[in-house]
Amino acid sequence: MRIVVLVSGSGTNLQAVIEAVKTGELDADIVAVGSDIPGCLGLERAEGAGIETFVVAPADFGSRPEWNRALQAAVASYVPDVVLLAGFMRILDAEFVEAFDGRMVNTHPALLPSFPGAHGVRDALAHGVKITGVTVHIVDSGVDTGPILAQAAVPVREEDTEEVLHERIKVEERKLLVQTLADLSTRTG
Ligand code: 3YE
Repeated sequence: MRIVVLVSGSGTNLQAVIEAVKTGELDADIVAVGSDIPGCLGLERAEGAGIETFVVAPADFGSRPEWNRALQAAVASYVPDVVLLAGFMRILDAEFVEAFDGRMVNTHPALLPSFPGAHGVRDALAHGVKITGVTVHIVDSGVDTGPILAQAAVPVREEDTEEVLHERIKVEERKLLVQTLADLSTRTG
């Protein structure tokens, strides 16, 4: 299973996947790591692991559709079986989603369909839920609306701040992501 990973930030999910491939827990090849953010820590982690990287930055394009097409072409050039959004923070247009239909995976730090969008942890905390968690799902043309592959629950504690809660969610997120990819690789071959 060939995986292209897209990151915008620190790449902790990416790191978990890199390690799972290394230990053999996940039978897959990370063929490239791409980003919209030049120099982000996720790219550095990839380089540190000897993985090819690419950057397609919106600032270098005249319009959003042009950027989307360029990113799509860059990803497609690696002929991935799976495209993993690992802390990638951009919405991809319908054309992009169609090109990798049903093969693009995202993780979201809440129990979807509750609290979609950029601030899932903050929104869940503000709502006062007692249990939140993490969702691994297929990307469709909506935001965080695609078919759910797996979920794990994380109890909210009285004293939780967004940061502290997010850290506990991330621990579950890394495990669930690796498990889900391993399941996919068994099915994809
Ligand atoms: N794209 C589609 N479907 C999905 N991208 C992600 C999930 C997902 C997806 O399920 N089609 C934050 C988006 C939420 C946001 O508003 N981003 C802005 C840019 C922010 C900036 O300027 O840095 C935007 O316009 O994309 C990944 C997670 C998306 C998170």
